[in-house]
Amino acid sequence: MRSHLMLFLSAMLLLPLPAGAQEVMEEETAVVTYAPEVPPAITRKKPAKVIVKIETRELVARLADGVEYTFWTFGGTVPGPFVRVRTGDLVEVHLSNHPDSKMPHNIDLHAVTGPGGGAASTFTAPGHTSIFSFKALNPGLYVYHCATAPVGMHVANGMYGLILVEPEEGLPKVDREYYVMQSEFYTKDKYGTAGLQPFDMEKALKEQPDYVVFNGSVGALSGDAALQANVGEKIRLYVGNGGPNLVSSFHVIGEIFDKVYGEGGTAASDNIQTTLVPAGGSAITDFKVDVPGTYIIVDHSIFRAFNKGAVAQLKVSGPENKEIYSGKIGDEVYLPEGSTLQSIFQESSSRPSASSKEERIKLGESAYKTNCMACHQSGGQGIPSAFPPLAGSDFLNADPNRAIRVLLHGLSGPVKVNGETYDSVMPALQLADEEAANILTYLYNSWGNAGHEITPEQVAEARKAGKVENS
Ligand code: HEC
Ligand SMILES: [Cu+2]
Repeated sequence: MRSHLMLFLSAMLLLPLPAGAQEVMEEETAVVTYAPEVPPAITRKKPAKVIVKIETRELVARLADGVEYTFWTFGGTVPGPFVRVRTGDLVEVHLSNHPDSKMPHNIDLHAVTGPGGGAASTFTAPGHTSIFSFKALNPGLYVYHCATAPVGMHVANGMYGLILVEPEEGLPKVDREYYVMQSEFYTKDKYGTAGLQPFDMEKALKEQPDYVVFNGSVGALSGDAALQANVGEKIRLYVGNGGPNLVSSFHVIGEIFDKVYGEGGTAASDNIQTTLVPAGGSAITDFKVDVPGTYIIVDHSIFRAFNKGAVAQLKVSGPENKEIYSGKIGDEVYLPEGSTLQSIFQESSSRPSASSKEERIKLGESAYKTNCMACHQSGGQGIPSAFPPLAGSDFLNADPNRAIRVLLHGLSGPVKVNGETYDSVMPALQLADEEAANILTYLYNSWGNAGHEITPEQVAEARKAGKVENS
């Protein structure tokens, strides 16, 4: 304000400007936001002194349903607040460590030119505040993180966030901007185990996380918390990767990035499907959404997505555009020349047939290994949240005819097994009657299951009933 007034008065009175007047900067406090929100674009045309206040806090919060973790945070959230400044700004960082913290913390901002990115000046004991300033020389999207020893542990516990240094002319205008940050968690027990989970140093050293998530927890951007947009809008995702170890293959299923500012720099590439986001790095992805639907955001190192939590959702509403995406327009029987469905069964029926229950169990065991084990596992224990157990399965034991139909026709939609709901797809498997009978007899006579024997005749009869409909 003061410098404006001076300029105005000087001009009015035609007085010479006082020496050094151009260097007086306006001062403001940065608007910071919490993921997935991004502060508004900067409209200032001149550099300013920007005060950024961040508090470090240690707290217990949700990592996944039923799973809690003691997070170390910037601002009480994972990731920490999004900071937005302009190239040329003088940024004054005030780092306060909450009095209830057990650890000292500091901050290394990759946007800083200077020792430790600020870490050397911000080592802060509980109940203290450190202050330092830096000049934002280079535009780009930067990660910040705690760099207090043991550094890996401070980062693994959740201490990272993003700071955007806008170019002087700003970034091209878009309709919506979101803040998405990937990271991993290393817990003592495996994925999904309920309770307060301590950090596991061994797993962190081996780089084998149990959780890979967007915005600090499994499902942080799903369901009611999904990102939202309307057909025709331009979306910009500010993507960060806190690590501490993994590199992300960032991808939005069903979209192509029109532009990616790779590694968070200022040069953009066009038409990108998947962009690498290094640990301690970032990317800015711009894309227009043309057709409605739920777009799934993943780390395309795909087991991380479907088994460790690295999925988020972008829900786009608005009118269909059948020219760009038709939806399913056909479902026809496919019978290639020289092959009929029957031939599969002819081939199968030439396989040995069982003459006793014992033999059926034995043949069933080897057929289980080829047809089922990849998903349901060798001991029938399944995989939590992905494949339901067959060992001691109440669903399996309750109704043999229904189980036959599941094997022959597959299963999809929500199904409850031993109190856990699974909502996935089991494909229809091409099994002959004899084979299905053997597998089921093996299942029923293993792992504490009900002990039935299933015959090929029973399979043939149940086959007629078709697919099991789930509610
Ligand atoms: C590609 C992975 C996959 C394969 C292979 C597979 N299943 Fe499944 N199975 C699933 C999924 C996923 C479900 C849950 C489907 C749902 O959510 O509706 C399921 C459900 C079931 C169920 C009902 C739920 C339960 O746990 O009792 C049975 C029984 C079953 N499968 C048996 C088998 C048998 C036997 C085989 C081999 C012949 C087999 N499955 C092969 C993925 C698979
Ligand atoms: Cu720390």
